[in-house]
Amino acid sequence: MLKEADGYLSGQEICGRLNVSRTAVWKVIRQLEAEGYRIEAVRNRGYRLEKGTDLLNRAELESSIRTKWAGKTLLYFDETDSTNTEAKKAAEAGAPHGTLAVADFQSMGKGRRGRSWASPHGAGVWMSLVQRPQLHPSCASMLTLVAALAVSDGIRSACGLETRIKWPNDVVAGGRKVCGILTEMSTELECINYVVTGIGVNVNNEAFPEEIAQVATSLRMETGGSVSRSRLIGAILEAYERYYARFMEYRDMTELLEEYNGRLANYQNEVRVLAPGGEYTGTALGIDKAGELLVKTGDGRTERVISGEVSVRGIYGYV
Ligand code: BT5
Repeated sequence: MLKEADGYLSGQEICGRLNVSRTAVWKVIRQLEAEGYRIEAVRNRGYRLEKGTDLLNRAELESSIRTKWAGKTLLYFDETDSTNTEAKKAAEAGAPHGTLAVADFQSMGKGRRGRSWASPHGAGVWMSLVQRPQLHPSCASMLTLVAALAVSDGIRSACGLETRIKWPNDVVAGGRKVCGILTEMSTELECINYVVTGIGVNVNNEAFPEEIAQVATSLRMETGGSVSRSRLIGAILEAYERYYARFMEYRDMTELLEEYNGRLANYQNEVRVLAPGGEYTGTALGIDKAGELLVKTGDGRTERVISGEVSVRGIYGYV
């Protein structure tokens, strides 16, 4: 009620609408304050919720998630080691398709190949989605691309910022990384047991540790404003459901090619491909329907870059 109210809401009004006593209202207000909400109480006028505090908790998430399946089962942690680990544990225990693990803080956030992901308290969206798609295991890595599109859309609808996708797993703004995606899976012979798509978006960070200060940015640093993490989560999940349905039509990127390439960083520009066997440069022609990046080299050949061990960069700097 306080959120929906325009200005002050009198204690009497709250009592009347909820049919509870003044003391009951006062107790709940105290409890909300203990959870971190800032509520102003003024004699003869009532209560008013101060805007601008971006709190993440189960209630905020439940009121922001308006999807059919993504995030319908919700695991929320004030603190955990990694939401990917939580999501995998839940999936092993039978959690349904669409189960979402969200944390306010990760003590051991993971990047790819043993790298770490900085996940400070209160600053970002650290979440992992359990999926049980009927897909061949070789197709699962494309879900990273689907997630990147959804994050890019979600950011646009939550704060208006335009982002680009750095193939395969980064979303970038102002030449820096605002989101990283880590997809992990468990398979059985020819089928997928479950896939966990982990998404980290820097939202409220005002600065980064020295090691990543040159490559990382946040929504706040890019827009100068504050963004509600629960709203952003809701927007990303809604977009994810839409893209996922289109992806599952052909079980590949056919339907999403145009949108993906339209947002690809370095599209039609020169890139450097850092592969284990050596480094080469070429022009990024976009992805194909299998999600591989096509790079045209100087001698006219077109290389198909498969995500995994390679890193693709622009000629200047990180993006
Ligand atoms: C990634 O790895 O970009 C995947 C990150 C996935 C994080 C999410 S958060 C929710 C879920 N739970 C987890 O435990 N993980 C997922 P990679 O491409 O390997 O990039 C990692 C590199 O990015 C690091 O080596 C740093 O250089 C840089 N980095 C670390 N923290 C960062 C941050 N907060 N923002 C931007 N860059 C960061």
